[in-house]
Amino acid sequence: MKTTLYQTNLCGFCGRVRRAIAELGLSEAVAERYLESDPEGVRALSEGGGQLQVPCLLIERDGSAAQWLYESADIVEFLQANAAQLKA
Ligand SMILES: N[C@@H](CCC(=O)N[C@@H](CS)C(=O)NCC(=O)O)C(=O)O
Repeated sequence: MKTTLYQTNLCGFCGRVRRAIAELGLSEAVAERYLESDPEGVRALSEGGGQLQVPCLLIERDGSAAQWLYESADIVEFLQANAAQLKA
C-alpha cells in the first residue's frame, strides 16, 4: 500500500494530519505533496479526487482502484488503524 498526503503549508487541517503522521512514526511511510509548489499535484487532486480540498490522502493498493480520502479526522483515523501495515 502506498499513501500520499496532498496538502498545503498553511492549512490547519493539514497540520493536524502532519502531527498525527509524526506521532505515529509514519514520516517515512507517507509521501507528501505541497500544492503551493506543485501544479501537477493540484491537477491530480482535482481530477482524481474530484474536489480541490486539502488535506486529502491518496491510498493506492495493488489491484485496487485508487482511493482519495478527504476529511482530516477520517485521514487520522485511517493512519491510526493502518500504521503497522504502513510501516512494514
Ligand atoms: N472538514 C475538512 C476541512 C478542510 C478544509 O476546509 N480545507 C480547506 C483548506 S484549510 C480547503 O481545502 N478549502 C477549499 C475547499 O473546501 O474547496 C477537514 O477536516 O479536512
